[in-house]
Amino acid sequence: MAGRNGLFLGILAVPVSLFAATAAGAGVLTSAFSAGAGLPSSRQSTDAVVVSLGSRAIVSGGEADIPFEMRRAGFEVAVLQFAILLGSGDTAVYEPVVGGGTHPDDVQCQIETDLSSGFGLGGVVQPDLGDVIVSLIPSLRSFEPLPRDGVFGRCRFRVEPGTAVGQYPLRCDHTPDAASASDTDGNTLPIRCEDGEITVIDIPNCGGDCDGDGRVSIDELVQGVDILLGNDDLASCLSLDVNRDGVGSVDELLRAVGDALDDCQ
Ligand SMILES: [Ca+2]
Ligand SMILES: [Ca+2]
Repeated sequence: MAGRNGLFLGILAVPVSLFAATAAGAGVLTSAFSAGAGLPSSRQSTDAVVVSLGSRAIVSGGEADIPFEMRRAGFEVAVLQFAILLGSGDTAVYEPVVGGGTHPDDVQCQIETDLSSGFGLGGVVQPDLGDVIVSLIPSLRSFEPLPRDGVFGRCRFRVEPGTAVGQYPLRCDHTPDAASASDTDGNTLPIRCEDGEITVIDIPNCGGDCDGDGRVSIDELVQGVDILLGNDDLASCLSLDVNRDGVGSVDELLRAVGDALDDCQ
């Protein structure tokens, strides 16, 4: 997939070129993403690194961060790339939220806090391919393998306004070259990607119940505070806007606190 590799190199041109020159030689990225590179004998395994797209409930017209989880299966994962299919026409019920990056097609993605000193996570929209390419790469400060399994980062998605309530798959591209991973030596690792799911829900009656599960959690109250402070968008928790005037207010946050205390009764 020369196009994707080219894109990857384009997004990350500076760190990749510096890394290649200083840490492990110019061939690392090429070998990391070349199809068919064999595993060293010590790494031969029927297992694979598994990336799972997460599941979230989002109201129609709302948005949320979708977490990505990894199971390393004993491999030393240093570089990772996968593609999320967006669908088209009637199947396009969600889209990535772009902006805030250096390029207009950069998706709003973030690495988990405990990994941020060693890794970066980027996402970019590829309209011609109808997908989003997500890349996890080591920072220049360290070139170590990922230290743990579990959620490593998240990217933000928006559900199209008017989308019917229901469950919609968040699909990984399962074609052979769509996902790739390599270790610190640039050896290609086997990788498998698992789909996630977006559940489109009605705006709940419960103020501040961002995920529509019928209760207001502490995290959702913190999210409400962030919205009032301007650190997050109202679209991430439309149910906070009880009077539907397009703005989250202090009164509405206080109502959310009340709903948290009395379980939305
Ligand atoms: Ca909730
Ligand atoms: Ca309001």
